[in-house]
Amino acid sequence: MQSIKTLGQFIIEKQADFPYAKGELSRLLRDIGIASKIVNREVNKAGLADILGDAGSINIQGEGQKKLDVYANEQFITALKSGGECCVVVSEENDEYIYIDSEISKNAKYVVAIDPLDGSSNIDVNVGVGTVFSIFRRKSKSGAATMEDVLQRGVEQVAAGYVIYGSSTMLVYTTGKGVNGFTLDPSIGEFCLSHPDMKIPKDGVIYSINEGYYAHFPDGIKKYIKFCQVEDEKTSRPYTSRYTGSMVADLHRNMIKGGIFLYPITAKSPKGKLRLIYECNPMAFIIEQAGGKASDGYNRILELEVTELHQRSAIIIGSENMVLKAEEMMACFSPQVTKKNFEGLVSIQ
Ligand code: AHM
Ligand code: MG
Repeated sequence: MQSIKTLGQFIIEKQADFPYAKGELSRLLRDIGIASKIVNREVNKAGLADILGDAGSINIQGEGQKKLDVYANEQFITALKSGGECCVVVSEENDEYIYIDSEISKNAKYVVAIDPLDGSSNIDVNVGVGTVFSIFRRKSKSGAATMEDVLQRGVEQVAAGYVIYGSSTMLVYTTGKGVNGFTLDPSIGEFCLSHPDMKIPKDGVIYSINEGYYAHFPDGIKKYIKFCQVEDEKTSRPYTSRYTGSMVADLHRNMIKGGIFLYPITAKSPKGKLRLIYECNPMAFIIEQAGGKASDGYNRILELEVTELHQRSAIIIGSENMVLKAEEMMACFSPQVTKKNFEGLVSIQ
């Protein structure tokens, strides 16, 4: 009989990598795993129950919330509150951070940032969606958590992961010692280790970007797209274009097959669309741990200063050599763009 290793077993085994740890991080990861199984159950039967469609509310970013966005948010926050290992949650769906003021949590060590259901506009049409999470140690020692606990740079993450609710459901995470992927076996209700020590190929042939915004991209991005499309046998170009509109699905595919995902600044989103704390940073941590690279076009994502809860960033992420090439194009054709004058560069041609 083939032996299986569940997420729970794996987390306990890996605790030995952190000799001074008392098991809080392991319990936190386990809680996130349990909440994601509950969300998976609802996502799977979304067409049957009355949970498709809009919730009728709008989040801080002016985006309409889906019923499942709201449901997933509640599930993760409830799990984190009752687990007692996390004192603050930052969520895409909540304007302010949520300080967990209970006896068991108020002095807890960890901060969690989460996008409970990323790509949720895809739910109604049965395309894969995801959850993205990031874990930090709090800076303050005890009592009510502060903004300083929440606004930490990506390099300070102690763990990050994503769950992809796709043709099968997978949880992929890192604690800074490589990346491991677990597939949910619905017959036993457990995530089982299926992709140990995941590595992203250094080169790839897939590029993922919303080309509908082409006219609104910086010149460096336009040149990179053209580079991807030009015939060149030696480098297997033209590359293949794949973009689902769910970052988790697009990045997961590119991590396994090799590829690049780009969401640059555009005229509509002059600072980029994706959020730094709970989308870009966790994905950057995972991809770097798998041997890839993540940049805003000029700077390493993980080193960007974080000044706002729902701060946005441009992102170019994936196979190392592909990201290096895109950065080269940005340096060459959009050199004038710095973080300060991002908004000045968008030229429509
Ligand atoms: P969301 O958090 O509101 O779901 O938005 C994030 C999603 C990403 O998953 C995806 O890559 C991107 O938005 C798609 O945006 P666009 O439709 O502009 O290409
Ligand atoms: Mg999102």
